[in-house]
Amino acid sequence: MTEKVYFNHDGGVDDLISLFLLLQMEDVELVGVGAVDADSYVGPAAEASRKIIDRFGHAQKLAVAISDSRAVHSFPKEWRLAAYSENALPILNEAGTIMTPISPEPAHLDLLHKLQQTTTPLSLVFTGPLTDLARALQIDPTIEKKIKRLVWMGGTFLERGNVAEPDSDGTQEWNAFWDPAAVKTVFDTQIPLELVSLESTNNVPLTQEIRQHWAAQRRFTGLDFIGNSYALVPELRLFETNSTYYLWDVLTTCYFFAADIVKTKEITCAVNTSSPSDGRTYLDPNGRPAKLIYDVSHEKFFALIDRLARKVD
Ligand code: AGV
Ligand code: CA
Repeated sequence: MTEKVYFNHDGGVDDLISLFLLLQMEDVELVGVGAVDADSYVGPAAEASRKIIDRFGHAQKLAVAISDSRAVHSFPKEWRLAAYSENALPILNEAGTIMTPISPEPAHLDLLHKLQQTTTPLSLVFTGPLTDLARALQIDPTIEKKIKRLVWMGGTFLERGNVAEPDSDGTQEWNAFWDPAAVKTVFDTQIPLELVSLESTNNVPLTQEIRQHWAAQRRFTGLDFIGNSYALVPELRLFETNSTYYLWDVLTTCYFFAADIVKTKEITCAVNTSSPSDGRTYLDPNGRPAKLIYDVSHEKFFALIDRLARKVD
C-alpha cells in the first residue's frame, strides 16, 4: 500500500539528497514539501527543492512551501552557505526555468492544511528542526490524530551532541538546539515518534571510500548528482571536526522507506528547555515513548541509495 508522506527539511546537502531519494521510492506518495531557514538560507533551499522535483520527480505535481520560522539558536553561516552551491549545480539548472511552484502558504500552514484535509493519516519525515510542526499543532492540536508517524532526524542520548557553541554545554543535537521549545511541544503529544538520532548517524560519516563508491558510478545521473552534492561538504579524514559531515538525513529517509536497514529499540524520553542544556534530549522513565534508531547496516544502506539513485536518467 502507498504511504503518504509530508517532508519538511532545512536545506542542507543531505536534506536535498533526501528529497531526491524520496522522489524515487516505490509506494511512497510525497504530498508536500516544506523548506526551513535553519541549516541553509531558505531562498536557495526552496529553489533547489523545486529544481530537484522538476529534474528528478518523474513529472510529479508538487509545490514547495517556504517556512517563515526563525532560529532560537542559529546554525553557523559556513554550513548554511552550502544551499547556494547546491542550488547552482549545473544539473539543476540545465532547463533554465523552474516549473514546480512555491506554495501560497508558509510551511507550517501548508502542513496544517494538508493534515486537516487528508482522509488517510500522513507520515511525516522531518530532517531539520520541528518548528513548523509545533506551530501547526499549536493552531490545531487535533491534527495529531492525522499523523501516522513522525520520523525525525534529531536529538541524541549520548553524552556528547554535535553543537559547539558558546551558549551550549555540548550535549545537544543541532536540530533540537535550533528550537528546543518546538521539540517539547511535539514530545508533549502522542504522535508515534521514531528518532534517527546521533546514535545511528554517527555510524555513517561521509568518507573518501564512499565518495569513491559514488564516483565510480557517475555514469548514472543520480549517483553523479549525489557525488557532486556531497563534494560541497567535508568528509571524515584524520579525525572528527565540528564540520565533519555524516549521512544524517539520508539515513532518516532511507529508514522511513526500509526499516530493515537499522536496529531500533523502544525508549521513553524528554527534552531539556533551559540554557545551557536547552535542546538536550534525555532518557526519562516518565517521559514519552519513542522508537530510537541506534545502528545501521552499511551494506544495506548504501545498496539502497545506489538502487534508488539509478532510477533516474
Ligand atoms: O545535526 C544534524 C543535522 C542534519 O539534519 N544538520 C545536518 C543534517 O542536515 C546539522 C549539522 C550538524 N553538524 C553539521 C550540520 C555540519 N558539520 N555541517 C552541516 N550541518
Ligand atoms: Ca537537515
